[in-house]
Amino acid sequence: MFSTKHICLYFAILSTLWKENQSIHESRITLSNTNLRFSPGNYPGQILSTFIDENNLLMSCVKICNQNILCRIFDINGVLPNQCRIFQGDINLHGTIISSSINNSQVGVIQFSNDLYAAYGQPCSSTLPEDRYLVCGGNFTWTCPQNTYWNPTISMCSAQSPILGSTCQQNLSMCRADLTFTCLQFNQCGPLSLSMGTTIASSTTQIANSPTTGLNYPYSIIVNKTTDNSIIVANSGGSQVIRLYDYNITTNNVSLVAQTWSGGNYLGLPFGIAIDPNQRSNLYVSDYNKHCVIKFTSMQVTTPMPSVVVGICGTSGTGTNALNTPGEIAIDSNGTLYIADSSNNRILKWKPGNPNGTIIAGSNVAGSNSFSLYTPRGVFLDENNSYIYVSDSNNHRIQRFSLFGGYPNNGTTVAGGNGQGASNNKLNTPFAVYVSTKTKALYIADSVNHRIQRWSQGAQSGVTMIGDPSGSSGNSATMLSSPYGIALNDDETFLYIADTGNHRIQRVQLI
Ligand SMILES: *[C@@H]1O[C@H](CO)[C@@H](O)[C@H](O)[C@H]1NC(C)=O
Ligand SMILES: *[C@@H]1O[C@H](CO)[C@@H](O)[C@H](O)[C@H]1NC(C)=O
Ligand SMILES: *[C@@H]1O[C@H](CO)[C@@H](O)[C@H](O)[C@H]1NC(C)=O
Ligand SMILES: *[C@@H]1O[C@H](CO)[C@@H](O)[C@H](O)[C@H]1NC(C)=O
Ligand SMILES: *[C@@H]1O[C@H](CO)[C@@H](O)[C@H](O)[C@H]1NC(C)=O
Ligand SMILES: *[C@@H]1O[C@H](CO)[C@@H](O)[C@H](O)[C@H]1NC(C)=O
Ligand SMILES: *[C@@H]1O[C@H](CO)[C@@H](O)[C@H](O)[C@H]1NC(C)=O
Ligand SMILES: *[C@@H]1O[C@H](CO)[C@@H](O)[C@H](O)[C@H]1NC(C)=O
Ligand SMILES: *[C@@H]1O[C@H](CO)[C@@H](O)[C@H](O)[C@H]1NC(C)=O
Ligand SMILES: CC(=O)N[C@H]1CO[C@H](CO)[C@@H](O)[C@@H]1O
Repeated sequence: MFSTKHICLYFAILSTLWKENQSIHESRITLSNTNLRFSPGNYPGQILSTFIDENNLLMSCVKICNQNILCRIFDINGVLPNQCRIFQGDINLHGTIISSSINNSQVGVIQFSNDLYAAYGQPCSSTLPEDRYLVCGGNFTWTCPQNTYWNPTISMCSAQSPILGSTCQQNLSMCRADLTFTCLQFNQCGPLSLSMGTTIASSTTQIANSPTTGLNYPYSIIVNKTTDNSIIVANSGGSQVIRLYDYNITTNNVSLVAQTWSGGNYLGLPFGIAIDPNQRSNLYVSDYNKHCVIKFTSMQVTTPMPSVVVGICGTSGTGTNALNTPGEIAIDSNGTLYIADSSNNRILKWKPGNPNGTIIAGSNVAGSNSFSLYTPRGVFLDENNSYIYVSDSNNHRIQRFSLFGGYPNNGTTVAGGNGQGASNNKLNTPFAVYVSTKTKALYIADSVNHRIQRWSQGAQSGVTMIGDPSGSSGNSATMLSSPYGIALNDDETFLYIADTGNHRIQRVQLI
């Protein structure tokens, strides 16, 4: 970027137009202050050439840049004395200007204005001289040179992005095709492989000490965000909780965490899972079929015995001492549980040791106004424990409630809320919601649309990270079937998906 917090820049326009004998590549250059150099966002993708000149470095660097139609930026003395480096890319978007330890270092930038592009789209002949701004295309119209695209907003050819993950628009060629980048369906530049998931566990995965093999309708997924980085999965159809590692897909490295324990106790349909942040070996599991939440201590299945901490196992109810088909659960920094009490259309808050919970959102009556919920399935607490995000499934929306909002607690719709559907401003029966710590974007398991949507904070619509944007199901690498659970890993480089209907856990790389 031109301006950073630390460096104040004053560019002086070079008074001369640097003209070659053959004027085809002439351009106007601005030069930065001294002690600065260019730091490209993608060095191998942007560097065009370097050379040393001990006599007339600036002049020869400008000349070399002008002769190369791709050159848009150069620096002199940037990293080595007497060295010129020339780059392609956009100075504002594809790198930064940073300080250099060499005193007489400077950055040069080619200047552009839309009068230079006045001939764009008009007929040309291959015998007409080209300039550095437009080339005569195969169909004999003036068109943008390679690695640039026509930017209608500014009526100029802009540099295509060499930066993995940079923002792009579907109807413009904003990404560097020579780097195999395209504008992916979620509006970021990258290779097509990023639209594909990698299966890290499936219906054939062996689970140590399990009476059954493989995944069977996994409902939810969490990452134990410690050095451990294990992935814990409610393998709901198998009535068990399992743990696996994602180290380059080491198969047969899946262990059973919970299934049955003494006294004939067993998990019915485990749905939500949460790790106590103050005692990370404590795991809470909600049992959808048995209407309760069970605490497993130190991952020991028999000693001490798992204990029922919320609800009456085996009996549903509407009082604050009971649950009715609980979905996902979350836990705050004080160890207080928040439960999506789905058939009671409410979010229940449960302090450890208390016999009863308190309703913090919704009521026992389904509704669609700001303080009502209709079958909430997923809950997510933000990092500061200020807000709880709720997948208000049958209202096809994500609601955000303050944890200190009083009662009735009025929620704000932060995604969906435009009815049931597959258009990009709608959701269809969302299950899990996860909010990025880094970008504050929401990731939503949009289950009946068989896709994972990302909504930026404040956005009116979402983009599809994986799955069919128009809502069909499938079992290929790019598709999903009824995804119920999602989690990001600690550094938010991967998105893990419980691809419930396909009985598998998919990993998607985030950029
Ligand atoms: C760079 O400038 C500083 C301060 O003006 C000076 O002390 C130093 O000798 C200079 N270094 C070079 C290599 O010119
Ligand atoms: C000519 O080619 C350019 C790019 O190659 C394209 O944008 C333009 O639409 C084409 N024009 C016609 C008339 O085909
Ligand atoms: C390209 O898409 C953007 C965003 O979807 C839209 O605002 C713009 O009008 C479109 N431009 C053209 C030329 O279709
Ligand atoms: C599973 O993988 C983790 C990480 O590589 C390793 O520490 C652990 O020992 C493995 N467990 C088994 C049972 O192979
Ligand atoms: C999470 O990781 C920590 C650190 O490795 C470990 O002590 C704890 O038992 C793990 N918790 C679960 C529920 O796997
Ligand atoms: C807990 O809830 C039950 C059922 O609604 C009620 O009868 C009981 O009084 C409550 N207990 C407390 C301590 O609030
Ligand atoms: C949480 O608090 C930190 C520090 O005050 C702040 O930087 C961050 O943006 C907050 N996160 C959210 C989600 O509000
Ligand atoms: C956790 O406990 C502290 C101290 O009692 C309190 O200030 C804070 O609000 C609590 N956090 C939540 C999310 O309730
Ligand atoms: C929520 O909205 C309702 C209806 O507008 C209002 O009666 C209630 O007081 C609001 N709740 C809070 C805590 O402000
Ligand atoms: C996805 C992933 O975890 N890849 C790792 C595979 O193993 C190599 C070597 O240990 C790592 O460098 C990768 O990050």
